[in-house]
Amino acid sequence: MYTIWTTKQVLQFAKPGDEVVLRGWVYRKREFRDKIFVLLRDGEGVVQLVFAKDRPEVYDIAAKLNIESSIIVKGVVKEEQRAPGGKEVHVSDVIWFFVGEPFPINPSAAQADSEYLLDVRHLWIRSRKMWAVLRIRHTVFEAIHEYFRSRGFYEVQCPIFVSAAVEGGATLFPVKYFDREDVYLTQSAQFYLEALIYSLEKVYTVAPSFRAEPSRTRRHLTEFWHAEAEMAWARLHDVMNVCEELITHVVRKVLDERLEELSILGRDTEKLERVKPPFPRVLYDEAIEMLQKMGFNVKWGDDLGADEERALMQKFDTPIHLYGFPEEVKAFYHKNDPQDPKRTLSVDVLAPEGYGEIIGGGERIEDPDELVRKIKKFGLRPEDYYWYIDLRKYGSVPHAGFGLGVDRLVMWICGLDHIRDAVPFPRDIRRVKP
Ligand code: NSS
Repeated sequence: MYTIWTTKQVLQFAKPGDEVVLRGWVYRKREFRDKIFVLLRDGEGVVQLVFAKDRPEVYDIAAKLNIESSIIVKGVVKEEQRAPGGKEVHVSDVIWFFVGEPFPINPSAAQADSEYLLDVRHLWIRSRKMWAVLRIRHTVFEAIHEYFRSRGFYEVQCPIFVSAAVEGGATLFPVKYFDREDVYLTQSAQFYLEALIYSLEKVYTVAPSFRAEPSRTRRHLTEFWHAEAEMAWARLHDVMNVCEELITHVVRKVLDERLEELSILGRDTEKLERVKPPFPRVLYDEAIEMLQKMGFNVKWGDDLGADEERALMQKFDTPIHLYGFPEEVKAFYHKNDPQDPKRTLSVDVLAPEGYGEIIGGGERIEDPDELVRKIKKFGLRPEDYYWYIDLRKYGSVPHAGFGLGVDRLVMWICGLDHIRDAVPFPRDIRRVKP
């Protein structure tokens, strides 16, 4: 038997002369004079292997290896300044190998056709870029759970099959559910979280949400990961405080633990270092004014699209809270501001560097009559929301919450051009495989 070393352990702990056993996949291979150099990739990183011609039993195997062939080798560690990490392993023994077929992705042409890379996504996730993104994504999810749990939120699980819209009927996905025609995939766990605060007060969930987004954009998926929280007794400013603490915690943890991955992605970490509370709080009216000055044809009452958000967020180098949206651009459940009833007590958090909206949230309606009035005003049927209205009949309290698009957060933290690259197997209007 032998102990397996990871590439990371070899680079960190192995001394010249140590004999090590490593396993992984061929990331790069090149021949030079009487040697074959293989960059061996495992889950943790890469290490250079050297196969010398004067050991034909290992050299002849190395000659057969393709990119992504798998292999277990034994060898001796040497210092080599030209190798990544300053060390290489001179192979004495090949314990196991699998050559397989030539890998269909050519590393030098990798970026050429993004549709092709999406077709072979099951293989492309082995690339350094996806490796780095997936590791950052892992840390982002960990940080989200860490934040909520350390602040007294209870984690809950909500249904995926639902029978009414939260965010408007246009993006509902119908599901064939036996012989019924009123079943859909959830757009948001919000209404269930609102029910759960009456049991647990502060709750959160991290789960997929689904939206039938009819167009392909840089920031929309049809299936995305949603981190949502709801708090009894909370107001708009509480939501803003939790959102900025949460985002700061996530960004801080990624900076502390994922610098190598950020550097593989070419991310400017200075920009992430600026993420600290409090985030600027910008009233919707101010944003409209700023946009008008930039030449946008927008007026009070308009929703802001991706272009407007991008322009606005070139002006800020940290995330902002954009709050106080007009009633007509926000879903029916948003509470109107008693001081100024044409606007809602709502907030979006927008990410800097042009990324735009990553969070939507605000105060909810606690009065049953007001809720029914708004449901009707939005052309919806109160009977579809009977249990949601019921929550306002028994010990109703002011409450507020929000939903964070985790894939959008990863996209911004990683500095990616497209949300698809923040996800291992993205779903959009045209793509449901691999
Ligand atoms: O529609 S949201 O703005 N708000 C809600 O769903 C609330 N019901 C959440 C709540 O208060 N519990 O969506 C929230 C966030 C939004 O800011 C985006 O970051 C993300 O969810 N989101 C998406 N990400 C990727 N793709 C799509 N299609 C998408 N839609 C929303």
